[in-house]
Amino acid sequence: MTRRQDTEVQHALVAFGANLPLGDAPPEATIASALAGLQAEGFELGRFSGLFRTPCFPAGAEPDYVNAAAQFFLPRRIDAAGVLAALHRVEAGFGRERQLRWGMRTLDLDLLALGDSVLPDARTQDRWRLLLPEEQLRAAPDQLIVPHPRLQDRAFVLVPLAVVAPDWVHPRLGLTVTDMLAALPEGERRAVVAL
Ligand code: A4P
Ligand code: MG
Repeated sequence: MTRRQDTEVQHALVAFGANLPLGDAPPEATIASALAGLQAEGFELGRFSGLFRTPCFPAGAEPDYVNAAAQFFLPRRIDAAGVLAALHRVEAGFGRERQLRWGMRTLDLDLLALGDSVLPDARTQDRWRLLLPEEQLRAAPDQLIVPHPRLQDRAFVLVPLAVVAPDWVHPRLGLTVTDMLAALPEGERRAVVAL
């Protein structure tokens, strides 16, 4: 997927999610504006997945979400903390307030991956990735974890990601996005519908 061989450039994979309108703007419009907001932050767009309607997780925490993914090219001088800070600036510009974890939101931007970086280190990424479901709800990381610790579990992340980066290899699992998606139950994959 590398469009450039330039060693000064790295690629970032970003997930977009929204399930609440922002004023008159439906989630679809918020995600389109967030994409433009990241480009204004200097993120050079490689590929955008388009929009998908997805059932909310956990089930019952309505309304449904709109999700998407994008691949960006970034100068290497921007480190992972700098990327996350830019995501948070754009989230804040779209009315995101952090109240309830996994709660409803006008906009959620997650850094799925930054090239093949593992942050802060392999042991910590493994620990967050392998957290039991009941622990996941209780514990939120207070540091940046890359790859995003839940990406391999979620059809609402992997279906859009498979559009933009099917061959990206998870640096701890050794699996491509296509592999990780194929490992999910078919019903979960089919529930993610292109808009
Ligand atoms: N953090 C650590 N690593 C990362 C990373 N790689 N990217 C920190 C982004 N943030 C990262 O995140 C919680 C803490 O994790 C922050 O301090 C951040 O610095 P948050 O965005 O404040 O909270 P959150 O979004 O509620 O948590 P998280 O873990 O991002 O939740 P998820 O996994 O994104 O779940 N259902 C559907 N259908 N579609 C969705 O998009 N999203 C969620 C949120 C729940 N259900 C959903 C969807
Ligand atoms: Mg988030």
